[in-house]
Amino acid sequence: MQIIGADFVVLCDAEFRVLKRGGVCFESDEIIAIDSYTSLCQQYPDIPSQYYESCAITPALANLHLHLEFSQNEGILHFGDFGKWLDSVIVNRETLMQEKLMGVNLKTAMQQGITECLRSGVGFVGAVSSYGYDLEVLADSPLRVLYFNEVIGSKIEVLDILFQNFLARLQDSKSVQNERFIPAVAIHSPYSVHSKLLEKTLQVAQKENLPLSVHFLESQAEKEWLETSSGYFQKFYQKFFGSNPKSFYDVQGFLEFFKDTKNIYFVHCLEADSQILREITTMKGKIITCPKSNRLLNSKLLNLNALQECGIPFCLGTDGKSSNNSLSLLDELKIALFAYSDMPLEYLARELLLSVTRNAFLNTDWKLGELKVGNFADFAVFKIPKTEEFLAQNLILYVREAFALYIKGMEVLENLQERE
Ligand code: MCF
Ligand code: FE
Repeated sequence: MQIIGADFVVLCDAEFRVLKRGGVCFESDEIIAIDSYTSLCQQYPDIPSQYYESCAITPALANLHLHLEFSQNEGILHFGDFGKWLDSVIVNRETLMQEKLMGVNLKTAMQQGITECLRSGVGFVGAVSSYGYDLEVLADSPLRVLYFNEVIGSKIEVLDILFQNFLARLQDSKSVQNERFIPAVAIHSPYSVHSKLLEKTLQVAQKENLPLSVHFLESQAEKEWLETSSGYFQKFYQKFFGSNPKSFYDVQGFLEFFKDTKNIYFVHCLEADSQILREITTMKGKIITCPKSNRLLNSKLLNLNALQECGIPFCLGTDGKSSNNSLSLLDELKIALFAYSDMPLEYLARELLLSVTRNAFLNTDWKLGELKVGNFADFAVFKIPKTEEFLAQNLILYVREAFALYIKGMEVLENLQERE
């Protein structure tokens, strides 16, 4: 059992309550009590305690969407236009997945990506895996991982091979499954996954109750393709596959497939109108936004006011280095705070903090995202300025990295420094 305390304990509950000079008492991996630091120390006088001066304790942060395997990209992929970016992924994919690129090892680049996550106070990641190359580094890391095995493919002749390959990767990820590592499924997107492949994959996901993630309505090109089977994707299919298919789905038809899926994450949704947003909420789906990625590929931000009007909470992710220059969730929060310039500052800062804590675990069985008795002992500690009035914005504006990070009751940043 131990107690940690700080000037501010940010519960990340629905009311965004903050305890001044608060403390959290935990036993192995579970929170036992939350109170003022002094009362906890009086109540449990014989257990180790640590007070973090000029700090805030929050739940460990959650980065719900990244692609670790793309960690070697620096200046190789084309930013500024979604179509040109996707073309550049197809052309450079193999180069980026080389074991060694310009003297750097893929494994090392992925480990650095994990370190960036941890240093930014992240204890939980939703990692989309296209090849399984990231399985070992993620399983060996201190992170909690929701490991999304990606399914992608539109060519009918190879669907079976692709499906078998997915099943094999899923099996590999199950072999390292434990309380911290959860196998899951990613459907790449409606423009890249054949309906037959989708059907077969969903059968597996639903039977085994696996969480699902899908890139959805990210670009205008995707919307145009789903609505009219024309535009960029028509040329894309001609250029790369020598084929002339129609879209496998319209927007509604695609959503229909997910009606019975319990735990689903829709990533991007830049082109979703309020009707679609509402349907996603009815399905208890989550919407993940990646503002830096969206700036780089689509020059657009998710309309948070539209989400708010529909009463939809949002989650935040970094996406991969494939469409970002960093995997630091603190960087992402900062950019978002500046980018949504029409929202009141402290209000936005609180919403953003909730997007990487509480919102990430709403309607799930994972006892994470909020500091409360019975939840996991996963905390991030940040050194922050003393003024309480602007706590949320100060945390986002001035913090470059976490001061400490606890996952399952263990401090992991100290160990990280020892390992380096
Ligand atoms: O989220 C971004 C942009 N949208 C779609 N895909 C990806 C993103 N970052 C990486 N990707 C991957 C995706 O998982 O790029 C490939 C897929 O493997 C694109 S399709 C050849
Ligand atoms: Fe992505």
